[in-house]
Amino acid sequence: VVLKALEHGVLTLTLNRPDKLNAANDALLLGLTGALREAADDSAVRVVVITGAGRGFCAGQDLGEVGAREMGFAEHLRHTYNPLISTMRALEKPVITAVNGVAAGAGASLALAGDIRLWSSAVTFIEVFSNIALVPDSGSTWMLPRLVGYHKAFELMALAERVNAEEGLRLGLCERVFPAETFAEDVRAYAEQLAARPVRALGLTKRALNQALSSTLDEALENEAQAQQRAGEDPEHREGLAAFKEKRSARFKDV
Ligand code: LHQ
Repeated sequence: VVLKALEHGVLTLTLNRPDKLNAANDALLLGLTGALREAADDSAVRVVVITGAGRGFCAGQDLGEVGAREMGFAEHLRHTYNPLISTMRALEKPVITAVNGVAAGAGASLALAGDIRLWSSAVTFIEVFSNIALVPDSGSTWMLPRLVGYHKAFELMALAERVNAEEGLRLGLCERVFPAETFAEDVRAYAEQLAARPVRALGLTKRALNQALSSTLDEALENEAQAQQRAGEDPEHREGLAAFKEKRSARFKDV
């Protein structure tokens, strides 16, 4: 249910239940989390892209499978969605969510959890949970107010209104919108451009930014000092400096 392809340093993980708009079941969630954990230890993986097969990105929890389980919802979340979102946020590599179509419920949370969110012009984003009288989960209550403020977040959650790509870009739910017709190629080009950047420095940057979201200024300054020490000892930095002095572009992929 999760397809994996590694090309030019870009690991693409494709949610593959297109008949159900890639609604998530346990196999999909655990498969995605497992693939991200493997990516952490694989130096060939420089950037991860999460996308969906067919016309949807992810329609959230597979509602056909919720009633059948013995676990309560809390235990289900602790076992599946929560480790997925934590693993994405903790991975010290850039994660792109390439949102190719509808993103609803936990699928909307997943779309937001990328470091860089690329949307197709065909995206519909819905904090759909209140339609079935549930609470936004998988990090939506943490991420959305940081993006749009408390009040807009509450309104999006309360009304489950459909957000299109233009509005998503205006609200800051994504960084770029690409035309639906060329989305896959545009994502590939973007991801390959990112994979040519100094990805270990970007991993440290990601960690420092995430720490800073819940730290004081003084803690952030100290975290930056520690991260800078590690970055400064990395061959990436030597390559960046050498390229600057030799007036050429840096070849980070070679170090
Ligand atoms: C689906 C689904 C779906 C199964 C479309 N499941 N089949 C965590 C833990 C514990 C408990 C519960 O929840 C959670 C987190 C959550 O994510 S809760 C939120 C769950 N998701 C939803 O409530 C979304 C339900 N789906 C929709 O509202 C619509 O399908 C959207 C707005 C996503 C798309 O609408 P359309 O573009 O009009 O497509 P469609 O409705 O025709 O769907 C296409 C097919 O996909 C259809 O099957 P069919 O056999 O009729 O072609 C749907 O039944 C199926 N599908 N979402 N979540």
